Amino acid sequence: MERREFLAGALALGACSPVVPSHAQESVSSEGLAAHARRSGRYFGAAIKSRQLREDPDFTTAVARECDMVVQEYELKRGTTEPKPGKYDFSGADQIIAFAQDHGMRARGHALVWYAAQPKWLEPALKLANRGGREKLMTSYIDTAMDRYAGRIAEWDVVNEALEPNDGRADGMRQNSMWMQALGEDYIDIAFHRARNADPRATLFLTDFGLEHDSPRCERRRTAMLKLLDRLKARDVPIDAIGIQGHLKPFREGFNQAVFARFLDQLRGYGLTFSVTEFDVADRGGPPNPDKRDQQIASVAKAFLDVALDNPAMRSILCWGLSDRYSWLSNFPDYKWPDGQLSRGLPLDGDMRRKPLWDAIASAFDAAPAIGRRRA
Ligand code: 9MR
Repeated sequence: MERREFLAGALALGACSPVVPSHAQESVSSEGLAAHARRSGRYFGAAIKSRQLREDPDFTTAVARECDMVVQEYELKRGTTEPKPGKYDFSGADQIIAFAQDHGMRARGHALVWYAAQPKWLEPALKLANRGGREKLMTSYIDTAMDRYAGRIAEWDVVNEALEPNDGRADGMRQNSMWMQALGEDYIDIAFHRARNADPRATLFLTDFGLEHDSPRCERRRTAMLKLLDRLKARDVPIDAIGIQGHLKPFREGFNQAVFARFLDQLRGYGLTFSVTEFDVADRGGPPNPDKRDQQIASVAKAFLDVALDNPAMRSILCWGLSDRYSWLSNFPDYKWPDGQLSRGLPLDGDMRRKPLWDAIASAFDAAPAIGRRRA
């Protein structure tokens, strides 16, 4: 299909077709992105923090208007929820889940088994334990978190970021992970079986980054993902879905619709559905003029989302944040602007105004073929 021929490299971005300006959209409709998503049977959501809900009414109103799904930016990570072994603090996640319920939104859970954001006590405990003890140190969190939110969190990132070809293994698996070191690749099997058992109704995700661009880095990561899925499927590991994080960096790596479309078709071939779970666009290195930069961000986003949403197995798009007022990109050393300006990688600017990126997301949803009835 024609649109798959789109090729956006860092230098080709200026040639992309502009999206409808945000002020024009706003004047005709105050519908949020969730309404655009719903037309084709999809969801739109964002990562949020409970503090934003407590302290920022403008942001909270924007989330309620734009989203029908939310995910915790950090408040279900174990480093936050289990500061001491077996002593849990789910207060932040509870507030987010209550907000979702009050607003009729679906919720994701992020993330049960990850190499990062773990409590300090965990790695030493793993080193002291025998094999059974090491498994329990992982599964206890799956059981506790999934039991607590059964029926309220519809889908979980069960294993996050299992791949890292740069760690030097031939199979591309992340070696520098406490779980890989404690249990070998079997940790993935154990985690998914346990999660299926803990809440049989939940959709179980294997989630990773660096699957999007047309670059040697992403090509290695896509290959590692497909090979991992070959092994997991051969072992009947109960994975339902793939989370494609979608942290785009168009001013560093190119994007090719055909390459990404082929990868999604390959994933679908495993009988999996997928979501873009952490979408945003790193803008460092883009044009200094913010309007120009916004147009280029919107163009590459549209190219990416058109392909993503053309695939019937794509169920939802979530941004990693909603407004530039709060974006990890503005703080992360690799992506933040040296002069302290906000990153412009999210659909609303720092004043909660819709940007061309908002229009790109809305129009990609509007163009998406319907996928039939939404899942409960
Ligand atoms: O945006 C998140 C940041 O606020 C946290 O400090 C950090 C560690 O918990 O995690 C960030 O979110 C990451 C996500 O959990 C996994 N994919 C990459 C995200 C950005 O670093």
